[in-house]
Amino acid sequence: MEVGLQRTFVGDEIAPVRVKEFLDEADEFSLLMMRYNCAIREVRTKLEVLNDELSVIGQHNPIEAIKSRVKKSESIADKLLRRGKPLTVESIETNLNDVAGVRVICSFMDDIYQVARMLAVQDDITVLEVKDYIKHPKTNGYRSYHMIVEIPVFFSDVKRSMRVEIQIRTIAMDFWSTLEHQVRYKKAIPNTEFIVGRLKECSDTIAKTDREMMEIRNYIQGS
Ligand code: 0O2
Repeated sequence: MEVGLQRTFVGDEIAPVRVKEFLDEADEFSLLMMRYNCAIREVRTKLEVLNDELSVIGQHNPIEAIKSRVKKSESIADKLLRRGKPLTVESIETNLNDVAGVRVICSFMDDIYQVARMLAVQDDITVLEVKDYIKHPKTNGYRSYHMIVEIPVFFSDVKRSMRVEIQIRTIAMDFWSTLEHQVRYKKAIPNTEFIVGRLKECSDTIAKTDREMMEIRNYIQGS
């Protein structure tokens, strides 16, 4: 059934069968969002464990910060509609990879690949897709390393494989994409072309700075 605002009226009464379907679908939606939240928690724990271990064995902490979110229902609906997919709970799980999102912010560019490798080798994680927007930046200048992973989550009576999108990027890339996101999603911005051009220049500067910071760190560490 389409989640939605179609209500069937019989005289002044809402037809009970439609109400029941609607409420069932709403319950299913809440359950699914709870499951995505649990999957996020599993991924966050894995990242925190890796970071703690690396700091104890004497390396620097590769992870500066971890942010996470479950996609808002409005954004879920927008994305499904944009892709011509049905607005159903089943369709969310089938068609969207980024309902559960974890963003990992690293200091240095090589930390990104180290974190990605350390996650990918864990035997309960299945990597479904990788998009390396650092080696292949988008034309607007977007840089980030994306992984779609599947992770098992154990509930009271069932084990579910949940998909999570993990975005890994440097502090500078994160700073850039947060500002650029506002340009993409804000409806009317005057001088958009000019802003887009300046953002692209900033992205190139950031990429150069990220590379130089890594070289300076290597120089300091004598490697
Ligand atoms: P929001 O609001 O951040 O959630 P897929 O998910 O693989 O089926 P998609 O969505 O094309 O297909 O994948 P892609 O390109 O990996 O983008 C997923 C997410 O990456 C986006 O989610 C953004 O969070 C981020 N992203 C991708 N391109 C850009 C960009 O050019 N600028 C910024 N700032 N972020 C970007 P959403 O749903 O688009 O947005």
